[in-house]
Amino acid sequence: MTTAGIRCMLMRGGTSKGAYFLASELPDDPAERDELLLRVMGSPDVRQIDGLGGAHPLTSKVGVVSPSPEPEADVDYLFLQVVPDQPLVTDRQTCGNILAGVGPFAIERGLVAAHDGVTPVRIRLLNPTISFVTAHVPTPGGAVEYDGDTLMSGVPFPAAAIPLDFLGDGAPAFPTGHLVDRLGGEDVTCVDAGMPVVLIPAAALGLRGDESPAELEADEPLRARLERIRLDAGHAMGLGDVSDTTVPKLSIVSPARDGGLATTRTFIPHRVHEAIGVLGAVSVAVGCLTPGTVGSVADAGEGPYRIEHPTGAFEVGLELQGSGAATGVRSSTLVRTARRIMDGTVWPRAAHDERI
Ligand code: NQM
Repeated sequence: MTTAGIRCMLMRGGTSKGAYFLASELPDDPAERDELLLRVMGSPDVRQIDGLGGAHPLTSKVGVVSPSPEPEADVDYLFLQVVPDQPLVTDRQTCGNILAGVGPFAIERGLVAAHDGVTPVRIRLLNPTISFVTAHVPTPGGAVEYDGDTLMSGVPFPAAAIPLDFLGDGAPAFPTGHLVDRLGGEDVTCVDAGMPVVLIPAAALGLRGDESPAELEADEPLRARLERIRLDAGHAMGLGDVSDTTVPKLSIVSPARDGGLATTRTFIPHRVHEAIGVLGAVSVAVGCLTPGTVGSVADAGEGPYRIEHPTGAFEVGLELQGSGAATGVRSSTLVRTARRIMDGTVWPRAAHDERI
């Protein structure tokens, strides 16, 4: 018997691509939901040939949206990473790129009424910890406008800008309580301003810091060394055993080449990002702006700050509070674009485990 179809919108959110669902149209039970999403995306399979997934972590993502019971938010957003080649769906991280599509999706599905002009959509991020963001969605004439002239590095085509304002809680962004930790035999900085990231100086790894993602992914001894650091960092950051999850990320940092705060190459955590994640970039920026870390930048100026990456730079406005390891984020602002690619019914493969 054919498995029932599910209403789904495929969107590019920032530099990622994912399937967006209303929570009410997915199973309530998380285990049942995740098993269904594996079948929707075509996992586990390195090519995801039998589903919507694009055979890379950045194109194997899911956004689940629902009306928010919280008076300070219009909608709730749960992010799920569907691992392409493993039978694994994880809610241990959020995704600021898929977040860029949440406002448009909420309006398209009638969860938020659009104004003529720009519609603010107040979003509560559910994972890994609760936080709030307002997305300013262009809605001329009361309908979402996707087309525009904003170019984002990592996306070759322009689209309409969606400014995102994050409300920080000011909580300390250095979860080990130190600005530098010796982990996996290296001096690193563990920072979490919405995405847990370990900053590792390129020079300590014998790298320049501007190697291509393909070059870095092909370097097996480097990957083994990084995984040792990551597993140690998981414990040091209070994340426990991270061998089967997607956090923390690892950002190899070196001096900026083009006037930014730093050059980055980011393992997410096994593939190398062609750019950098949104909250990943915010975390790196906090690490660079705090004196005493392995990535500290003297005289960074007022911002917005640019985090350089393989396909350009990510610009982030940031207000910090506190000092030393107690430094936290008061607010951050950035601009993304998003685009509806397809809206319709997805048909998951049948629920049995037979694989050839
Ligand atoms: O850090 C990739 C992405 C991300 C996450 C990853 C992200 C973020 O580029 O907020 O956006 O690090 O897994 O979509």
